[in-house]
Formats: sequence, structure tokens, C-alpha cells
Amino acid sequence: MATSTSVATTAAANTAAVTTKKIRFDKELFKRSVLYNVKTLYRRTLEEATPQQIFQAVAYAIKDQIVECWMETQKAYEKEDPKMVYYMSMEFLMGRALGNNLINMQGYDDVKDALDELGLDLNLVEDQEPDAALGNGGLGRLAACFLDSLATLGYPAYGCGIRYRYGMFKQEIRDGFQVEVPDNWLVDGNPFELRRPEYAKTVKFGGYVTVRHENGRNFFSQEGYQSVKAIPFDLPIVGYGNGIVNTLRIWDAEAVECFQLDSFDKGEYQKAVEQQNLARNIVEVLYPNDNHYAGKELRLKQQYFFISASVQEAVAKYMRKHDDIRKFHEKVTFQLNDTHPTVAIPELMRILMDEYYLTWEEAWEVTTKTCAYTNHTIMAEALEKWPIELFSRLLPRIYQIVEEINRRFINDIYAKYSNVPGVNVQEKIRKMAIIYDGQVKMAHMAIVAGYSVNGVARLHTEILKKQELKDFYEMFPERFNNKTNGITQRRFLLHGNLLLAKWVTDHVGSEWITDLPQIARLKVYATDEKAQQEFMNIKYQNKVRLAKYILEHNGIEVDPRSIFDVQVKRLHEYKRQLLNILHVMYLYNELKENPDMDFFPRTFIFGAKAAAGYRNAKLTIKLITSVADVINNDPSINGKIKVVFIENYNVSNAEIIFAAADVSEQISTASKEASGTGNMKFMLNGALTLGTMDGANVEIVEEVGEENAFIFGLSSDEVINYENHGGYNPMEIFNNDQDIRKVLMQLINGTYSHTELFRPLYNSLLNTQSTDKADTYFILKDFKSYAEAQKKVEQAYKNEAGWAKSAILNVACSGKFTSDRTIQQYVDEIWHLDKVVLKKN
Ligand code: 26W
Repeated sequence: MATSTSVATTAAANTAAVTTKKIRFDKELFKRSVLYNVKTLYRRTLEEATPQQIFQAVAYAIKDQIVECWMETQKAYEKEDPKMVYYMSMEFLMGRALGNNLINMQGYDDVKDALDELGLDLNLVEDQEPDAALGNGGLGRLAACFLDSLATLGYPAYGCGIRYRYGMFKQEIRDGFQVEVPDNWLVDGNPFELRRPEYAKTVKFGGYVTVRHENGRNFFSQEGYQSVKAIPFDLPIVGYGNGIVNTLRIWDAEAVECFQLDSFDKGEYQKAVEQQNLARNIVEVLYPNDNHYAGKELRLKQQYFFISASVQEAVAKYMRKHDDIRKFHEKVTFQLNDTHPTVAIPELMRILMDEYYLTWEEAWEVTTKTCAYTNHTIMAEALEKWPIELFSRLLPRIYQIVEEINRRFINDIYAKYSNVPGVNVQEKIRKMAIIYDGQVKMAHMAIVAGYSVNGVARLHTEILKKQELKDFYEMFPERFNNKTNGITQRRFLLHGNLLLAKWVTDHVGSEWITDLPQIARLKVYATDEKAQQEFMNIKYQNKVRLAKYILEHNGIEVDPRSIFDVQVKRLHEYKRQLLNILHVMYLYNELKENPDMDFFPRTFIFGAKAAAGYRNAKLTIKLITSVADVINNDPSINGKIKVVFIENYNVSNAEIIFAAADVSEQISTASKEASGTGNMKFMLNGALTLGTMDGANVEIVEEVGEENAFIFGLSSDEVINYENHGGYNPMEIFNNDQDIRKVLMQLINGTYSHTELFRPLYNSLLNTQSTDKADTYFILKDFKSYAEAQKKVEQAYKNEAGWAKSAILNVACSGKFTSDRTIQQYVDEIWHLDKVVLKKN
């Protein structure tokens, strides 16, 4: 890693001007450090140490090296005082840190060699680290990719989040069903984290607000509250090859005061107990809901807890260097990762008014120039709407401020629309108010009090503007913008697929690591026979690696020469894993009826966690595993179809899975998937997309060409049109298509279960008995077109050279989808940060 002695900030530019220096790695020193750590931490020799102890010893040795650069970077920020982005997020799905840190320090090979000499295998050491699974899915992993890109591009940034004691649950499959097992990721301690009690903050809940009138203005104060101490833990975010180390700050909760066991004041004692319980509960567990708002009180407590601590610290940090809080927004910007951190808006207002005595207008000016909001979903059930009873009870002062924001906003609506012919102002207010119908609507607040609103793929942003947020777009068109998501190639190619990464570098040089569009230089190899063979051979080796993983974890043998057709993502009805497995059932029927048909062997691979209370999602898992049991054990089909459900899909096994995929299933109902990011990881690893024109699939196909993907199904306009006209009638399809009818009947006739187990899935598609809408995700409507696209996949795969060409083109055309590009656009169009470059003298 670079040691830095001087600093320079450069104006944001599109070309990365970051210096790249290799870690000055001293192999003997590192080896001694590992042995020393094993001895001092565990009083053991290397031979006696457990694998976990060895991991810890190695991780501490690496952390020692990171810390120097971490200090240098923070010193540089201190000196240069650049504008900073605070990326506020309830979720950071970081995965493992060791391998990623080594990659970004450019020390992976050196450390591998050093460990070899100690008789240790780096891969096995890496496997000892638990995933930091502080997130559900796309939104959390995006936050992690963004931190990687921010550090790599050299932008001053903090991630702000929660140090959950238990992250995303571990999924076990028992008897074919999902079972949730607590993820005690901190049991052995986290060697990379740093506890920072000197930056602790107090966060207040409940009580009431008193007002004092003095010198012509009101002074508000919260009384009778309970408080919690927020203690930050810092995690280093290592930039690639530039010596920059940013910080992810996650907050832990502790009781404010210890028990006064000798206290005879019963009231005080009780309060102490309550505060202790509050502290204990608040950071206990990540809510495992993805795209579903549950309205839980503890969740709102979590939100305010980490936001209040983060905003307090951002203000305190600013005031250590500056004296005019009115210019806060010149040095600080908050990016709100969905609506979950939206209480940052009234919290900043509160601090500015109640602690720095700004007027409402002054505080509003600062706040609306500081906060920006990213929308990640249009699913109605995901929108956060807090009952005012709960919100005002928990956050009385914050609620007052929200009321005032709302009152003024309604005045603005009046001012703008009351004299406009044809506009019904009351109707506008009903649709746009922040507080309405007894609820606080967080998205409305985020739009009204922010300077930017962005969607996460072009199609998604257009749908926001034209449909979901139409009224807001009309009122504030200049705030709306698109930032198509991206992924970090450092983790998902360089670390996850070493063989392909090396092959790419051999052909086009290593610039792609920090400048992914350079990978386009691979295009000339797409038709080169030797390159095609090398590429297919690498894919084969990666499939062998995944097959081994599947054998070890599932006990299922799969043939690496078969087509690996993969759908890995959260389980949700809109993502349509059900469409995929119904199609597998259909193919199996075909093969049974016609055993000699022309059929290329196929392995259907699924991986997905379902929210713990989501019945149809959990049933879909059971259906997949039941179908797998029947098909995998039917000797009559000669192993031509295999179905695998990979247990506990997470960031670490994802790297192995993407590398081995031939086909990337991105089959959401058009208009429902805001972007998707798995689609990009597959593309980067040379899988061909089988998908709908949804989310970022649209842009993927635009880059790679429709002839190198398999597109099917209704368009988003068609879906939205059906929805606006009361849906469609799946019964017609059921009655007229015998193949589909047969598959659906197999859900309830005992083919895959002897009970009524799958009846709810059948009902969700047909709903003969109830008045509920049927097949709201258009599974039957898209089935035929999906089956045809699948047929084309098979045909295409049989032509090995043609497939290799398309696969290489997918890799070559993935340049747009680096999170480096996404972050550069956030910097240029929203945040306006300057790049910091560390220079070595
Ligand atoms: C309130 C409960 C809740 C929890 C999580 C509501 C919504 C969420 C997230 C917004 C769900 C999520 O992860 N959305 C995904 O975000 C990705 C990153 O932008 C997109 O690529 C996915 O399309 C989107 O589903």
C-alpha cells in the first residue's frame, strides 16, 4: 500500500487520477506477525491453533497494515477539508473483508505465498470468516459496492449504519422447508473493527416537548425521555491500489448509565432497567424483510437511533473545523438509501434549530441543500408509512417538525395549484401530503425536503416520473434524475473469478480493474477460436468448482457439461421463481412423455432467502426442493435435468455461483424490478441473460445486443396497462393451454406433495374461489414466451462457438455496469465532491 506524505485534491473529473502503488509487503515480517498474533491472542503455536484462530491472526496482521493508510487518509481529509458524502443506510451487505482487503491492497498474491510458506491455504483461511450480512439483498449490497467505488475513486465518504448483533438469518433447508437460524456473526469477534467510544452520542426517545418563549422566539426541549448511548464501530474501506482507506461507521447501542443497585428510588431504578432493555433490543437484529413494510415500532427506533447518532456526529465534525453552521451543506451531503433513513431530515432540522438556534427558514435552507434521496422500489407494499400515533409517541420533537414541514408544503401546493384551471387542489393534497390519513409518508418527506431524487435504472426512473411520483415530478422536475446501478468488478470478477480475471488481463491488460469500460477491448476475441476455447474452458473449470460446492453442501451430483441455468436473488413473487420452477415441471413432463426427444442436459440452480413471514415465498422454496427431489431421483430421464436449491445464498457463495453460470435468469414481471444488480454480476462473468425488459436488463441488452441475450414477456407498458384495467384473466390460458393446465394441476394432484401443501400457490395463479385478483405477476401470461425463450437457449448452447462468442461479448460489454461509473455520476450530478489523491514523496 502507498504510504503518503502529501495530499492534493483535484476537481472531480471523469478520468481517475488516483496513484496506484503496491503494498510494500515484507513477507518475513508478515509471517512473524501471524505467528506472534497466534501466540499473544491464543497462547498457541500455529500447529495448535484452530482454523478460526489462524484466520484471526492473519486478519490482525493485515489490519496492522491497513491502519497506517487509514490514518494517513483521515489526516489528509482533516488537512484538506473536502466536501464529504455520508451514505446513510439501514443495510450494508459487506460479505467477507479479508480477501477483499487483500485484493484492494494489491497484496493477495504476496499473502498467498507467505501463507503457503507457513503451510496455510489462503482460501481455507478466508473461509473461516463469517459474512458481514448486515443487509437483505440488492439495496444492502449496492451500498457495499458504492463504498468500494468511493474509496477506489478517492472520494471522501462515510458509510453510516447499524452494528446489528445478528445479521441476515442463516438459511437451513430441513425437509425441503426453509428454517431461519440466527446469524451470530460476532461470536469470535471482528478483527477489522475499531470501537470508538470517544465519539459516543446520546439518542433520546419518548417523553414530551416543552416550549419556552424568550426574546421573541420559541425554544423547544424534550423532557421525560429515555436515552440510549450510541457507540460507533469503524470498519476500514480500502480503495484499490491508491492507499485510500475510508470508513464505514456502524453504531452499537449501550445503556446510558449503569444500574444503581443501591438506589432506593423505585422510579429511577425502573427507568434504568427500561433504558437498559431499550439499548439491548435496539441493535439486536436486522429485519429480514425485503420490499415489505411491516410497521414495527422497533424498526422506527432503529432508524432514529442510527440517524440521530450519525447526524449529530456529522454536525459535530463540521463544527470542529468551521464556525458557521449555515454553510454546513457546502461540506456535507447526506445520501438517503431509500426512505429508511429519512428521519435524517427532521433530525437535522432539530439540531440546527434547537441546538444552533437557526430560524426555521435558515435550517430549511441548509437541510434541503444537504439531503438527497434514492428510490429503490415501486412496490406499493414497500412504502414506509408510519402511524402518527407511533411516530409522535416515539419521537415527539421530530414529529412536531414533520408537522411543520407538512403544513408549509401544503401551503406551497395551494400557492402553486389553487389558481390553475382543471387542477383539483384537494386531490393534490390528498395524494402528496406528508401526513395524511393518520400516517407519516416517508417518501413524500424525502422528496419535499431533498435536493435530488433518483431512481436506479433508466426504466425505473421513467416509471417514477410518469406514474408513481408523477405529482412530485410535476412540482419539482429539476430534482429528478437517474443513476443506473452498478457493481464492483474488484469483488465480482477479480476476487470471485480469478481464472477469468487473469484471462481478461492477459488479453487486454489490467486497466479494467479500475476502468471497466476498457474491458471492451475483449470484443476482438469474441470470434477468435482459440480465445473461445480458452473462455469455455475457464467456464468449465468454474462449473467444476460449483459442482464440487453443490456436492459438498447438497449431496447432489451435477454434470459440469450441462447448461448451468441460475436464478439467485431474494425470493419474491414479483421476481417469479415460480415461473422458473413451473417451467422445469413442464420440461420434465415433456421429457417423460418423449424420452428420446432432443434435449441438452440442464442444471437448474436456485438460491434464495424468503422473508420469515412470507408464506408464498416459503412455499415456493418447498416447491423447488420437492420438484428437485422427484426429478433428481428419477432414473428414467438419465440425469438430463437436475434441480438444485443452494442453501443460504449469500455474498460469499454468490462469487462462486456467478463465475459458473451459463444462463442468468432475470425474469421479474416487467416494471417491478427497479434495477437488479445480480444481472450485472452474471454478465461480467460471461453468462447470457434470459430476461424480461425490466430494470437494468433493458440497458444490459442495449449494451450487448439483443442477439446475445434471450428476451421474452410483456413489456412494462403492457403490464401497467393491464393493471390499470383490472388485470387479466388467467383462467382463459388455463383452459386453453393443455401444457400449462397439466403443470398447474400437478401443484394440487399429489405429484410433488401428498397434501394440499401447494394449494396457496395454485390459488394465487387461478383463484377460482375468492374475489382476490389472480396471477398478479403475469406468470401464466408470460409462460409460453418464456418457454420459447428457453428453447432458444438450448439451441444456442448447442453451437459452442456461437455461445462462446455471445458470452465473451457479454463480458466485453459490461463496462457500463461498474459501480465506479455510478459513483462518478453521483459525484458529478448530485454530490459535487472533489477527489483526494495521496501522493508519495
Ligand atoms: C421497509 C421494508 C423494505 C426493505 C427493503 C422495503 C424496501 C427494501 C428495499 C428497497 C428492497 C431492495 O433491496 N430493493 C432493490 O434495490 C436494488 C438496488 O437498487 C435494486 O437493484 C433492486 O431492483 C431492488 O429490488
